[in-house]
Amino acid sequence: MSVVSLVCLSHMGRLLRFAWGMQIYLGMPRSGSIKGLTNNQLEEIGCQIILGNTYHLALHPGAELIDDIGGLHKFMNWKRALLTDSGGFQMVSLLQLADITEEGVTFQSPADGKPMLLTPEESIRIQNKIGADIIMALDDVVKTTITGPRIEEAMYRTLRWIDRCIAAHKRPEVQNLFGIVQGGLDPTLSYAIGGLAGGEDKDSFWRVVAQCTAALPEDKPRYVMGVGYPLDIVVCSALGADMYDSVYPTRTARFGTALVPEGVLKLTHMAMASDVRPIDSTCICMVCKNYTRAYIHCLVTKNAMGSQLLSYHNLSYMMRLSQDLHTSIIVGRFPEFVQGFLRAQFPKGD
Ligand code: PRF
Ligand code: ZN
Repeated sequence: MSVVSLVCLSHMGRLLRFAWGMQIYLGMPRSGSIKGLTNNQLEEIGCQIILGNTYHLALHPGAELIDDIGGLHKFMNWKRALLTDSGGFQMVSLLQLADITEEGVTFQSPADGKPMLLTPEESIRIQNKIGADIIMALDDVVKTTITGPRIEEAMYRTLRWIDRCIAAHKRPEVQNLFGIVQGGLDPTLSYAIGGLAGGEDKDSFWRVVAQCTAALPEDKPRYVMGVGYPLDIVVCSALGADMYDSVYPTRTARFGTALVPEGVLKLTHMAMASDVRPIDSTCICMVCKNYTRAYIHCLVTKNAMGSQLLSYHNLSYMMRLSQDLHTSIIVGRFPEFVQGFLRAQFPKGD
């Protein structure tokens, strides 16, 4: 099982409600590192918060060890904010063998195949030991594309589990616990900000985000989990969401794709072999300042440095997108920002 490198960004959505600024955060699920970037590089591109997974960190290096060393910030020497996801989603999405009951999520240990149970209480106990600034409630995750009573069950169970998480939380003064909304795409059931981005069509996805943001409190951050295409982030922000996470920028970098204002640039194409321009002439990142498309084409998919350079650029792109989005809200020019973004991505208006 490979490390899931999550790239996440968060910014303030429609209102200037929080003291936190625009942020990007990335995952270091297994061992405490982001694929391809050092902590210094993350700081350099303006990253303010990174995301880790309870499930991966509990398996390796283990919550007890992290706790003994003084918590994840100290362990990985990351001075800015951290968020941990609760673990259920990773088990359901990565392991076919996860089985969900009222007690919790049962899964086979990848180490020895023995059955293990992650309850809401255990997820919070582990997250309290890891010590991230934001921790997530354990949710009952179902695929958005399924229909029927299982979705209703997941929605009610997630609500019952949130109560168990709140009761188990030992460090509420230093760790913020986020509840997760499940409920699939059924508008009569709930608001599925947690359960989206699982292969549903864009119309359904955006409709449910709009429905959730209309119902969720104005003065709390609204986090659309697992969402990270630039277009989705801009649209969801217009619909009132504030935070996102996604593997997309680093995963797509490993396949040789760069994020640019016009959409994507495939560095693997033969046309790049002799192109001496930077990836994006409007980008001020270290990679665009120092390297040509031709050089990255030569490295990409063959050499780790190619993926690292592309990951650096893609994360810088996401940071700049969120910063520009954030600034446009502050100065009251968000509609112009959205228009400019869409015009660059869809020049023919289609
Ligand atoms: N629940 C949790 N983490 C998640 C998701 C979820 O539904 C998703 C789905 N969009 C991504 N990450 N706990
Ligand atoms: Zn760049």
